[in-house]
Amino acid sequence: MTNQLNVPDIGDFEQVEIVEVIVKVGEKIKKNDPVVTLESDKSSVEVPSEIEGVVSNIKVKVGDKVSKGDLILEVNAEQKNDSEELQVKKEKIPKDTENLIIEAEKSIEKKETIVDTPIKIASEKYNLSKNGEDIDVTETKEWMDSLSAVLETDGSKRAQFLIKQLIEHSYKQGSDLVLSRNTPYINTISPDKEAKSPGDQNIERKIRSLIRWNAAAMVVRANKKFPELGGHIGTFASAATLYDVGMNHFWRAKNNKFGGDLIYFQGHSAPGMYARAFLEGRLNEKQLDKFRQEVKPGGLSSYPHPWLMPNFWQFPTVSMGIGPMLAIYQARFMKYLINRGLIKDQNRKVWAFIGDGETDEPESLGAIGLAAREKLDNLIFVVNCNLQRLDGPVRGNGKIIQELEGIFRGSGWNVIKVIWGSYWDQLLAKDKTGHLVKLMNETVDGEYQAYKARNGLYVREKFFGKYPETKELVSALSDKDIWRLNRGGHDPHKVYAAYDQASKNVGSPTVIIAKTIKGYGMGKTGESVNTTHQQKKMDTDDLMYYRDRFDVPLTDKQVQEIQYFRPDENSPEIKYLKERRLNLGGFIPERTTYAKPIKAPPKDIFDSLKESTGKKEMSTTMVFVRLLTNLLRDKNVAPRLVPIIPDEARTFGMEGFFKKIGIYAHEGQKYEPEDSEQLSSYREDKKGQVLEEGINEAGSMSSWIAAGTAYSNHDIEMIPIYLFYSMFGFQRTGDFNWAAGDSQSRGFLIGATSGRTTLAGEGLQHQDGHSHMLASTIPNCVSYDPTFSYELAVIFRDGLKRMHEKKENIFYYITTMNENYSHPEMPKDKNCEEGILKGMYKIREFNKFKKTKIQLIGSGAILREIIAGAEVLQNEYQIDSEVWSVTSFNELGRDGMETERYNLLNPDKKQKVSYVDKCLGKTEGPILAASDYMRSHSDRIRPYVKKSFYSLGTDGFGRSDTRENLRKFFEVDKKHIVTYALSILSKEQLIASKYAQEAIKKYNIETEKPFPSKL
Ligand SMILES: Cc1ncc(C[n+]2csc(CCOP(=O)(O)OP(=O)(O)O)c2C)c(N)n1
Ligand SMILES: [Mg+2]
Repeated sequence: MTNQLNVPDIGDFEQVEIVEVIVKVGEKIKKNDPVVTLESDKSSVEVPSEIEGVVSNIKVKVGDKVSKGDLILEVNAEQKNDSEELQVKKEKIPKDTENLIIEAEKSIEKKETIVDTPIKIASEKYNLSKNGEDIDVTETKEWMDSLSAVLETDGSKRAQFLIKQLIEHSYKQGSDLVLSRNTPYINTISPDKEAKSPGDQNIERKIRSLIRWNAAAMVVRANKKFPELGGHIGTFASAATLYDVGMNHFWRAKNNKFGGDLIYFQGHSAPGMYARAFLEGRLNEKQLDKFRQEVKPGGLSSYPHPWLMPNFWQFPTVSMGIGPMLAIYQARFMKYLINRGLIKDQNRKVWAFIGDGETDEPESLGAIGLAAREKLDNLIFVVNCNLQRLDGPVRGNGKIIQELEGIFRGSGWNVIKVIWGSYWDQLLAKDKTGHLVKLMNETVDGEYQAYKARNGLYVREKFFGKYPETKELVSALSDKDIWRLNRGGHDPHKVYAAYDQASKNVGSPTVIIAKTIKGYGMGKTGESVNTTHQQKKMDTDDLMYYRDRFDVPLTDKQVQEIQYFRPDENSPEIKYLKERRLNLGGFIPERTTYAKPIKAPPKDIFDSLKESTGKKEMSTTMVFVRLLTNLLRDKNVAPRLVPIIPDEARTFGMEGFFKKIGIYAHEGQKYEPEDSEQLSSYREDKKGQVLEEGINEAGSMSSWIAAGTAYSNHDIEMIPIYLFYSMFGFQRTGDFNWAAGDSQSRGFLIGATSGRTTLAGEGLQHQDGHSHMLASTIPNCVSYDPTFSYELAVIFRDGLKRMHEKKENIFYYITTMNENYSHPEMPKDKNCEEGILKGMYKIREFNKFKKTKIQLIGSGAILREIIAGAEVLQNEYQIDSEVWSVTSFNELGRDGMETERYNLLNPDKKQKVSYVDKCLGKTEGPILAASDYMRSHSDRIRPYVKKSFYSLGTDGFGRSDTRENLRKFFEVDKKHIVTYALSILSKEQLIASKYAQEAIKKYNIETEKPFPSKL
């Protein structure tokens, strides 16, 4: 039987060109195998087969234009055994469906439904209820008693159900919704529900004390030696228990059986991690003494920086806000890898430690909605609420814990508040009148901070003294007892219980909001005072106090010398500490990678991109999409590609990927998309490959980093490719890009629709003339601005090879444009490929007149203007030229800089020649450079060419207009290039000045126009 395959619904397009016929006559094809590639003027998409069998006839060829319904090919279908098919169908139909339904219906009890009969709400009787006062205690008690009865007999779920019903009922009847963002200012987990730690509390306290001591000693010693080094003691002092409980009981390290939990440590708490590693025997005293002294190898970095300590730190966090966001996307990416079947589900967790002040950063909270939406129960935030940031209180007049609770609860997180330590349990149990909780609710953070900067008597008077009931509650306690009433974040029991519950929570992310004291234990100069954060020195008295407070076994003399303390290797403390970590699989933090490289695809996969496109015009963005389509056919590479798009797939012509490889959606697709019949249908899938991030560049960048570091965090090499409007790349997400470099992310950033004059109509905010300059600031970012498809193919393939096969810790920034033009065949010159990669190669030579010559060099969009200008110079002015395609001013600049440095430092040795000098040094005539970027971009190479050098660029704000007008405005069009060239040649006294004057007239060049950056 012969079946026909027609062109499916391709959306709004008619007469679309066939650019590739993928199958041959005689080939066996299966459903969904791609058969041809169609390309409109914006996007290219493969047509998958809807039929199976052997291709008998192909009705189309490359270059044909087709529309919906046109015949593509015919297939001889393999005959299926009819009875087999029938059997399959039969099996699908349950035998006694009818009976089953009848029986099921019978078994359903007739339920009584509650009907909301409208009622008339009474007008407010007293305004007393507005102040939260009780106007009818008896009535309140009746309601409370009813609820108590439900709690006692049916449990909390039923009670919650009833409360929800009541709220909804009240709302439907016209009353306002009860505002319930917050729970009272007490711990979420009641004492009877606390999981008990199996640890030896005594020994854990001792270990913790030693870590505290060594962390502080490390900072104080460094600053005694070199006061300029700085450092922080107060942050870790407040968080020591939060970290220790995790280290002793929860965080499982990576080893050959388990992928490891991933912990984002708060940047300023780094000294605590070094101090623990010291006790663990992973760092020695000499290394601790190198805290913040990293110029010589072996120093310890100020904060977590994988670039500086690549075997230790995993995640850069110190730029506040990026840690929390990166952690969310890390957890999401972990689920992505699991759902796509690329890693096993081992119930691994991502923990992120965040300062309460850090939550001011929009990035800290900006993505928490995503975490809840994606049900990231592998994610746990711990917000260390020491109530202070750098200058003073975080929310002096309010309560940061309550504020955060409301925000996280509202977003759908599981919230665990750890406010009060165990010493409070009894007091709270005795608080029958509720006055203690009322007091806790009323007191603001400024007061809470002040209490801990004073003493027990002050707390008795100012806090408990507020109500007779609370004063009475502590009447039997001494001031010392009152002072001992601890905060939840310093109580290992409470912290353990919270971590235990968080680890077991299913279906939502968890935030643990822990109350602590900044500078805990630092005494008068550093505890809970506004200046704690900057404290990097402690005088001898403070150190003595610190030692006594935590029972560190050091003599006075040892304290004066600020000695470190590490107990004997066989001491119970060291044994315990090591055993705990052994049980949890190894040490944390530790950065390793066992990922296998990905073999770069064979060259022929890109060969079609090295051919001329003939008359066909296309943009480099389209070329890139075609390149990706080809890559998806490579077995090694395809599953590892992670296309990341912030709601711009259609802008870049990538919508074809939706159906082909699917959009990742953890719940699959619960609806039939409106365009389900179309070739580019919006297909969401649990195994989907595309990360469609929505309008969220910071999130996209976070995903890109998670994927780009999967080789270390998940031992699997992934190839993230993030496409964005080039203006919304480095400029928008610069700090994440910097963190990507620090993290040693590998992958591609594609700045699409780039250039200040190439993206014509979008105006000032969209037109990028500086992203390459920003890219150049990141040392391990390799950037290119190619013009032609073969350049892009060569660069991309080399990137794949360098990063993913050879595992170089670099990442690529490549700009692509949306200007359509035809692309020439790759020059046959054997040095062309090397030149493309090094940054420049000669693309054309005009040599007819052999009188006067100029070197014209340009990149990206403006190279074509230069070539056109060279033609005019030749044809109309008899001026020869050599035209160079500069694929990367940045790479040329780096090479020049390095060469110059070597030569200056080695005056006695044979001087090296920079690549740019190799290319241009022996050429004839001055140099004119131009790009669609600011002049200083091409000026990067100016110091390394020993000839007269002039540059044109797009300095100034962008604006909307036609491409032609924009290039004229910024003076980078063909006419300006010709005019400037003539003027340069006259300035160099190679031709008479009249030619330039003539050109100025002929082309109506506005010589009096202000410099474009002033307009
Ligand atoms: C983006 C950014 N802005 C500013 C800083 C400077 N800075 C370092 S720590 C800090 C205060 C931190 O307070 P908090 O988050 O409450 O942490 P704590 O030390 O109290 O635990 C500030 C402003 C920074 N590291 N990153
Ligand atoms: Mg803080």
